[in-house]
Amino acid sequence: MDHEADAYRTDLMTITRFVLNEQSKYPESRGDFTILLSHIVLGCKFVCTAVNKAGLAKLIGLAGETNVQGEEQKKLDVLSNEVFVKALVSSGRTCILVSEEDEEATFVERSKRGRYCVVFDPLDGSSNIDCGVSIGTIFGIYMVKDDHDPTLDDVLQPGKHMLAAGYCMYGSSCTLVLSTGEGVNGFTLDPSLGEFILTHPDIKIPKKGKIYSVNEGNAKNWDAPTAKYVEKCKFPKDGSSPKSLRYIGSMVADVHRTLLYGGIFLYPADKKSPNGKLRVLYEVFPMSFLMEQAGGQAFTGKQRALELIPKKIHERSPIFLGSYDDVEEIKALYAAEVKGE
Ligand code: AFP
Repeated sequence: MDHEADAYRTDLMTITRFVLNEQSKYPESRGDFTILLSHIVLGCKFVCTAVNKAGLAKLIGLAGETNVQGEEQKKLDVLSNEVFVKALVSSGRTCILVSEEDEEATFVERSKRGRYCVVFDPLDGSSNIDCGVSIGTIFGIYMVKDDHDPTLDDVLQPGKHMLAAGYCMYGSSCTLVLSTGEGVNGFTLDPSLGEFILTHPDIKIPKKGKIYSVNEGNAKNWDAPTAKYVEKCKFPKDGSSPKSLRYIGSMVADVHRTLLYGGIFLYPADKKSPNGKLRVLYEVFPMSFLMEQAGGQAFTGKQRALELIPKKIHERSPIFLGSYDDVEEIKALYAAEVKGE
């Protein structure tokens, strides 16, 4: 390997080059999406830096606490939200923003308004920050119907209407996984260049996996199909090997592993939470969009996840997503339940 030549490589496929290439397939495109995406990427880089130095910079702590200079310290999730809202509004390409951190949707003022609606969780898995577990940002992008008259209905749309979705994982490396509706690609941040480089082109999830991922502590409250499915994972009756259990409790990390290695991630309904825990707009939809684009499936227990029509911006839904064959099995169990078998 010629390391010297490698050090001078400038022909790398950066995320900007990748999106510009995609854009060139649409001659009518005005470059708005590329600009929007570059602002999302900027937000991800900023949050990545903040997450990496969280321990050092004493960024961890309760929002409202003060540091030695008497300045108010922000919790990382509060900081990340501000970073993304500012980056998205300043792109001049957004119209409505829905963030996990904000109770109400933000309607961008007319002078800064564009055609895109962005739904996002700026720092998902934030309860894991203090122990250094991988966490991430999740986002989905819709197009507004009429940018002169944006309404909440522009974001209360089924996930299949998303134009793009992705996540950025802040882990041992910073990885951004993106789909613009034509497959899934993964980019890794090269900290020396400050650029995301295409490292995982055209990700395809294995058709069947060997891993299941669920918070089994909730098992006593599960419904019958979920309980049966997990039992099958552990005690298969068809002579196959039991699946391994992996659960981090940080959706981006659990879904990232599922996407690369195959298997199933589930956050089902239970007696205590009949709608599960995860939020439709900025957790369930973007991850389901990526799974389908990678050849997998996403199911709510009742229907294809991307066909759900949310009624509220912070609505929750049960979710089963991952390898095609694994999700088929859980679908069959729910179908049997409906038939009373
Ligand atoms: P936090 O952001 O509060 O850490 O929640 C993370 C999350 O929304 C998602 O990332 C995980 O998959 C899920 O919750 C874990 O939930 P349980 O702790 O109930 O298993």
